[in-house]
Amino acid sequence: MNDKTKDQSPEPKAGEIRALTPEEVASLPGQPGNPARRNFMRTSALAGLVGASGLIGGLGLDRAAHAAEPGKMPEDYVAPGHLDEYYGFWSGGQSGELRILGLPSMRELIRVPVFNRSFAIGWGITNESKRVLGKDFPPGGDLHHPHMSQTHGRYDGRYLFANDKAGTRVARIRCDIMRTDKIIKIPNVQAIHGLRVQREPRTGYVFANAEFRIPVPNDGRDLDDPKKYQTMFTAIDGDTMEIAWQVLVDGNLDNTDCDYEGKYAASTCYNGEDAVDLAGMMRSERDWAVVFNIKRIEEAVKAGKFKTIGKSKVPVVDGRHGSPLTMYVPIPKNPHGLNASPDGKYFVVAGKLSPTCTVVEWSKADAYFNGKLKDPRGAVVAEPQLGLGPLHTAFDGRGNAYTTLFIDSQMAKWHIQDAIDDYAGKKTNYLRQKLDVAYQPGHNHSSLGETRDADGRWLVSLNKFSKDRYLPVGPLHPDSDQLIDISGDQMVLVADCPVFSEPHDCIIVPRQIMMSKIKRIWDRKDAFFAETVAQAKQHGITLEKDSKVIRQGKKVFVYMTSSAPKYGLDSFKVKKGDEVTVVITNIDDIEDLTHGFCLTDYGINMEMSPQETSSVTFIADKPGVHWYYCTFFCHALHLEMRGRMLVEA
Ligand code: K7E
Ligand code: CUA
Ligand code: CA
Repeated sequence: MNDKTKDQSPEPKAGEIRALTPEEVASLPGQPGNPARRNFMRTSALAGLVGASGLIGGLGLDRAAHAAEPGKMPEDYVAPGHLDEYYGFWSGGQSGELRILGLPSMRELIRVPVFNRSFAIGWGITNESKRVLGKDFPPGGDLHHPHMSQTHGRYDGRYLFANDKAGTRVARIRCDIMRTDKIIKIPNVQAIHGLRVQREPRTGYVFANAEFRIPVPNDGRDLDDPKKYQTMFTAIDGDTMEIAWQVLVDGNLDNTDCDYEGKYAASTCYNGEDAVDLAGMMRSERDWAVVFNIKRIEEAVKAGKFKTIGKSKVPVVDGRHGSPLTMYVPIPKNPHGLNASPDGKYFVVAGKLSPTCTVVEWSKADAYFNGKLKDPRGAVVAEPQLGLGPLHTAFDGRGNAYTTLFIDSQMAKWHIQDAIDDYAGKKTNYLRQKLDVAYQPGHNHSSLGETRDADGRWLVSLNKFSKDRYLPVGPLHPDSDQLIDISGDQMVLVADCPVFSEPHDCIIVPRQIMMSKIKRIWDRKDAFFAETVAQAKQHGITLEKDSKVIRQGKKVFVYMTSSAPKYGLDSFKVKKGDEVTVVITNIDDIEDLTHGFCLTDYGINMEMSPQETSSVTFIADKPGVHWYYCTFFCHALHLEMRGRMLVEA
């Protein structure tokens, strides 16, 4: 540690816990590895925590100690040929994709393109993917929050849903084929951030927060009149992917979650100030969490108490302060994560600029909405002090909560009931342990922790900085996801796992829920390529048998099969300027025998897994010989698996 690095933060009095000022935030020695980080931690928030709980800085480890004893296999070890116990569904952040990992090995298994383009799969290239992406799809997306559909508060293995903050979209991924099958643009709002699914009775609704306030309609009016900006909470029907309704709110919307009874959803707001600059967004000591009364909103929509905006037919109800549809619970300060506890009783809001988490009891919302509770702050049942920069909370199903502390680079384990008792005036040591993580954690997630089945086995800390933990690879560093064993009394750090930019969130699902549902070979009747099959039928083509060229004026349809190591056509001829549609059906039905179709110098590649049909449409604008070749190594004669497109000048 470098003693010369001075901590610039003001000295708080012993036992003092307070929110950070904007100036303090600006001068935070928050950079990982900066020795001042530890100094800051010691002199500020922890000064209070020591008094409150007698705990300091976890195990005091700067380096991960491996859980395994010498000579023993580490507990995250999965032997060659053995399968992981859990699936991890990982956000790909600004990569726009979803990633599937195995846990506890943390091995990446595959990537599912969602908002991004993928040349490997042909996502953004094939007609099938363009039907999902839409005609004018943007170059990528920013996927933060993947969540699986639930039935009665349990994962049901049907769908995954995810947000795109960059493009104001929500996507659905089919779990049986792990393909994105729907992407919708959310109207009237900008930047979908927090996203969660209805738990009871099932999903049901997908709840989506729009983070940024904008003029509505956003057509050039009220450009620099922030008072007229607004944002909305959106409920999407997960079965149809149509938007059910939107709720106009005060402030902005960040993260969201819902209860286990199907009555309420809740969202954090960090910009209750309605500011458009950093200092302004930190002006108030408290922002809030807004609770949405789902039944009342549905009734209002049914009764016609809504408006529509512009061309959108989506019913918009007014949920601003004073509305009977919402409850605004004041929360310190610029809160971020909002997580429902798996016992169904509470949601926990992370204070971000306040060293606290706020525990709100769902049932107090009943009291508020039926008039018995007047002050929404009365819904707060605990506000434990945890450390600097609380962002997200996970649960183990044994009454403990785990909160990431971004600024402290720690995971705080605390006991919910003890925190409630403490808030009620009984002094308790609710803080159980602090574990150093490396570095700057954002989300965390526990195995099954967002369901009734929270099993308290694994916790992942998704750290934004990796700094010195891995071999240097240039100025852009990998993120660092750390696996933590939470099965015992103490959290134990088990593994460091570098990841490409930038996972925000993940979920951890036991393999039992998934394995029987996942297809290993395509079903020829699959809806994903049904439109292509129907079109072929109109041309009199049976895709599994025929390899044939059909010309309709300037449109040319090239149908062929693929079977290792041969395409159904060795060549086909078109004229310059023709619109060519190549449709390929992989008639191999052996697991893992995938073919590709790459058209050289045409920027086209696509994948056909066993029994899959893929198609691509392009203009043959370059005359000459263009070889097409297989891009998945399928056979000893894979290199010979090729043919010619002859384009007449
Ligand atoms: Cu869920 Cu990163 Cu979008 Cu928190 S957000 S870290
Ligand atoms: Cu087919 Cu390689
Ligand atoms: Ca604020």
